[in-house]
Amino acid sequence: MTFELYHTAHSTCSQKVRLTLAEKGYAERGKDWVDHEVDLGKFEQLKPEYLALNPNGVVPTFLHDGEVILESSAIVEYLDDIIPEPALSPPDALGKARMRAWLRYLEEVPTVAVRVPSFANLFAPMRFAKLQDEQFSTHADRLPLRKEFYQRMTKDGFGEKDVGNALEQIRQTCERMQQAIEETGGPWLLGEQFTLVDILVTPAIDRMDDLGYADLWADLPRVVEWFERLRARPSYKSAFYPTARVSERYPDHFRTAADLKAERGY
Ligand SMILES: N[C@@H](CCC(=O)N[C@@H](CS)C(=O)NCC(=O)O)C(=O)O
Repeated sequence: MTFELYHTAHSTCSQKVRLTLAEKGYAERGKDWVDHEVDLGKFEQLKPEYLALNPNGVVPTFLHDGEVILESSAIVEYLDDIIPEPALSPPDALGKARMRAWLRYLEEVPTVAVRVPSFANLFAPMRFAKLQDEQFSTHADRLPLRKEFYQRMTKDGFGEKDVGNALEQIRQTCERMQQAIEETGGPWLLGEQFTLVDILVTPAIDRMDDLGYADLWADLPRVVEWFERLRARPSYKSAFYPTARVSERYPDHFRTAADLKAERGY
């Protein structure tokens, strides 16, 4: 069985797959799976040879014995299907339905929201500040999936309204996590079993923590404890290897929530 992963160290969607691989016992990149690092800063995700694998021009892309599988949520469910132990989904239909409802929510809300502060605080000023307006809009036009996202943004990132909406959505996610742990009795989001729900929400919470937005859940003790437990798992260490957090990867360009607030007032 050969696994290959086209991914990026700091990409939240790549982290979802690396966490799942590690939970399934495939912890070591380069040894347990073939490691293809894609440099998003050099726009390698838009090269024709990569687009031939993944026409969406995004990471991750997963290959199992040469079969290409796209979309991080589909990849992690696939891994859970083909490697039964340890199971990362509830065994019963009702549990599975509840898990999938969470997965749709995570894709629609926090996964999308987290891109806004990520681009506002870091990626936009780092990658695009030096481009002419025309070059920036030409770049946006090349993107198979994200034209509209880039069109909403300036070369400096996002404005107050977009950042405010994104923070509200992350706060909503955290409130739902707190409520879920209280209702199920924890310690994980669906109760006693550690599942794909815990895995798929982790990169968004971790990115917000890294960007300095942990105040968003500081008054939600179940979420604070959940995040501590999560970070103590061996899979976290293996998926979030050095440089997987943007503060480590881009220390010279990195701006925290406090920096952004001081600079722009939001
Ligand atoms: N729905 C896709 C989204 C993948 C995605 O957006 N990946 C980001 C990194 S987390 C990316 O490749 N961005 C490329 C870009 O910003 O141009 C998935 O879950 O696999």
